[in-house]
Amino acid sequence: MNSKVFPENFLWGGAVAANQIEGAWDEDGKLPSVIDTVVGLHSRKPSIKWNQNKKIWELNLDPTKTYLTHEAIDFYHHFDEDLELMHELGLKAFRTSIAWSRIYPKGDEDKPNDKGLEFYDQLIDTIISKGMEPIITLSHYETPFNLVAKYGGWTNRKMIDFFIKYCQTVFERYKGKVHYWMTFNEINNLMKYPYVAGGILPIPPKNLDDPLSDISLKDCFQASHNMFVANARAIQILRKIDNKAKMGLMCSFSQLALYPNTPNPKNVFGAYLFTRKSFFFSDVMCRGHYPMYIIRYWKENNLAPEIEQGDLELIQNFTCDYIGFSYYKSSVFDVDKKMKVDTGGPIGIENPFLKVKAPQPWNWPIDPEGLRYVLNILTDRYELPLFIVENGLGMDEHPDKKGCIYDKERCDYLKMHIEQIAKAIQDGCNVIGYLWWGPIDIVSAGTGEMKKRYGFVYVDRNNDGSGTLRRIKKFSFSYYKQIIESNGTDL
Ligand code: BGP
Repeated sequence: MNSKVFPENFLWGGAVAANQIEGAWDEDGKLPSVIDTVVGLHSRKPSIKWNQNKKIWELNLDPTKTYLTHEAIDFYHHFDEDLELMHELGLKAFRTSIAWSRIYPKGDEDKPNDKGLEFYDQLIDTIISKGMEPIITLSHYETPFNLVAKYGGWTNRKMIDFFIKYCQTVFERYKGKVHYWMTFNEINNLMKYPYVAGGILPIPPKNLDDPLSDISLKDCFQASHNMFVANARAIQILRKIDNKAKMGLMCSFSQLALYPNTPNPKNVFGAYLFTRKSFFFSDVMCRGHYPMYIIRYWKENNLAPEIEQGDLELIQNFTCDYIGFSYYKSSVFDVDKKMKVDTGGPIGIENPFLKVKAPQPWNWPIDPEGLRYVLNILTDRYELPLFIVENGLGMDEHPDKKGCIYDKERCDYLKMHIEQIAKAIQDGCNVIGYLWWGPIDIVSAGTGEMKKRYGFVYVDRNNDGSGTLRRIKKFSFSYYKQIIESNGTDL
């Protein structure tokens, strides 16, 4: 491949989230976040109960369930050796999140938890000392549980101040060290996962058995509005504290690789309308105003959120510097079939034109050209730098008799996606980096299992929680290293 396609400073890297890797869920003062109360995002029922006297939700863990994120791969105590492996892999960037509830365990206290800050001091310094750029997500499905249990989460405007207090603490602390921030991971998953992505809980609840069924679309629009204001205010204070640092939005944009099943205009326009469910978020955070299509929708369905004076100016004045997004798969829209969504994006009709078989049982279609398509759509719409902060292949893998893991499919997946990124750059897209999701095996966000492995490094931990936590390099380790060393030319 032409050696000049990828810019010299292209950020080749890997991405994880605190809750999926760290473990130590209740150590050193950390209190639970929303994700600690579920076994994966797909699970309908969080392990919580309503306390009628105190009028608050409480944690109610189920002893028959295995909450793998609570220990995860124990990165909290292994980060030095794990980051050494990432260094050996040649990563130029490492994305993780700060677990908000390590810094402000309850979310509404005045003083941060020193132990939590000390952990991230060490972590961020280690990332930098090993030659990697830290890329930090402020909230990766990690709203402190107390804020949700006591205030109802993001439907409550008070959340904006709690979030900004946390942002201010970490922006000041990591000024000059972190150059790339993102506010909310996959904010456009809010409608699908209102509890985990939007930190929403009804207070008081109507339905004790299934409290999430009480969450209305209006709640979701209110939460998203409050998050937009929080995003704008975070950008405002970041510019004051560290004006060299950049703030990105983060969306799941597998949602944009949505193809009409037939030329039937109902399928073509229907697919387009479906993508607006995601464009809604990036339109507001990149263009700085609510698009007409949503204002009309609110009006016709009585769904308009409460907007306070000054909110719209903030949203207008403080837009994101770059677009961070995840891309895993594409899907096909047919007007006669209900679309579903999971952590990887929409699920529609099967696409007969995709030739590479998707790993089972998750069945996420493999469509590298979909990534080029998404990069082009985003460039045409926003003309902003694009950062692929998640892309990867999850498989059920085990070491063979010799202890080796030969993951040729992962190498093929990488090759095909990087070829398409190169084409998109040649198309004129300003792609600033590519982060592989889960460069070391971690807990799956969707299903909460270890079995779905994305890593170049295997971790010996199983779905039932057993395992030695030993790390083993997979075959793909040297392949990604070679890609990075050659700046994307040696595929
Ligand atoms: C995204 C999340 C990640 C991640 C990834 C893969 O939605 O931002 O947290 O885990 O999807 O999903 P899964 O873990 O369900 O395979």
